[in-house]
Amino acid sequence: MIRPMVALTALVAAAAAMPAAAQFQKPEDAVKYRQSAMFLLANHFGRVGAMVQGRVPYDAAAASANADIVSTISHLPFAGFVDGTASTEKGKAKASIWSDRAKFDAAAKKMQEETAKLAAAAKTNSLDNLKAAFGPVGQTCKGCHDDFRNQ
Ligand code: ASC
Repeated sequence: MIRPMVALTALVAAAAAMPAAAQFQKPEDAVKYRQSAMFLLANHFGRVGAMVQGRVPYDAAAASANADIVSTISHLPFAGFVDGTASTEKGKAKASIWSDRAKFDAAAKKMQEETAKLAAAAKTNSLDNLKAAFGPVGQTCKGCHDDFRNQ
């Protein structure tokens, strides 16, 4: 399992480094891209959450595999926040993402740091460590949604 994950991480890093303009044919594709990345992020974070909250039995290998995916995918959504894709619709990206970009970027970085800590905690095979690292990730999700997603 180690080799494919290293290869996937390298691939994702390369994809994330590509210029957004080259990556998306049209603005709607960028929106679909970031929503798809966040859908996967929520799904895999949710699988870890189910163990943390005792809804499914703790399985250290599954927790680690999912936390690794969360950490890897945490780098993807941000290339999709291209100019001209703000909205005033509930649940959609607010204009403040672009007018307060430094704060948005810092929030993204914080989320990526916390997901890396979650992946590291999962590798200790300790449910207590996993639990301790889970909350801070959720806080970074929520913080960014509170600030940058239309309520
Ligand atoms: C999730 C999810 C979020 C965050 C947030 C944490 O699983 O989809 O947006 O966690 O609810 O507070």
